[in-house]
Amino acid sequence: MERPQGFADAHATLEEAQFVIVGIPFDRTTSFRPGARFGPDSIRQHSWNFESYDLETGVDLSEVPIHDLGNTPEFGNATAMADAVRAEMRPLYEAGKIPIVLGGDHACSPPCVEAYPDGASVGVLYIDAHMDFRSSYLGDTRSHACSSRRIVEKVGAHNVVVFGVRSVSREEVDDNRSIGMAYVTAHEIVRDGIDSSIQRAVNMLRADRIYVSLDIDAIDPAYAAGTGTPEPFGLTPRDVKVALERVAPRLAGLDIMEVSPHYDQGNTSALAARLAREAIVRAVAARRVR
Ligand SMILES: [Mn+2]
Repeated sequence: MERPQGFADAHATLEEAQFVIVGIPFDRTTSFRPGARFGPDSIRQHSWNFESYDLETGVDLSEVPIHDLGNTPEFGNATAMADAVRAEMRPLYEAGKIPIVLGGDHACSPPCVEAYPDGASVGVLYIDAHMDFRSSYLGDTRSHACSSRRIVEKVGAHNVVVFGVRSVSREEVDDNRSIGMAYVTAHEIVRDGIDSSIQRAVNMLRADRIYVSLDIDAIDPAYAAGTGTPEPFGLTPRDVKVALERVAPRLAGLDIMEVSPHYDQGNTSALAARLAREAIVRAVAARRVR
């Protein structure tokens, strides 16, 4: 039997869905190893590997209304991608749905946040090995090296925390002195522990709802080698699991970016798929107890 193409357990219609999967197979701003355009379908493929029942929460994903919108078309450049992604995402937020976006390089995240309805405030937990705070990179303000900067321009520096960072240029640090975007380094997370670190990060976000942008390279290359710019001294998969659990009651949306499946044997895609499912399960469980 042929394997289904969509994300596992995404059986609902768009109208009835609470969670909506969107793939953005775009990697034209990748600066080192390309291939994140293959991320969405690889993550979908690996999503079928897991049981629908969640041991910890008792949530069964086969009973959760999830819809998979499929992939966006190809785009010539990041500006065209951003325009189309904003147009695709806005109605999802307006209908009260929680998008789960599979990338694609990290340039795909700012339009997902920019699509959030004007006037509704949202905080962004930006989980990444890199600061991504350049105003422009290689002549492109929409490069994946500029994504946290573009997000700050939408939601304000007080509404963004970069979590797990361990790679930054002097220029980015200098720029941020006047802008004041908060960050928690990977080294601080090891020193203080994940529980207090994520609590500190979440407390800094004043908006009720939180959008999580997860660059898979936040996780150590020992666990997530299938990515474009691997960076040592990273988070563990369990750190990110705990982070998603803490944010779940306030989850506005999630993206998982920079999975580049040809650089490993499928581990990174499996991890990304499992984390997407974890976020959904935890968001459902958080609503049940409220
Ligand atoms: Mn990164």
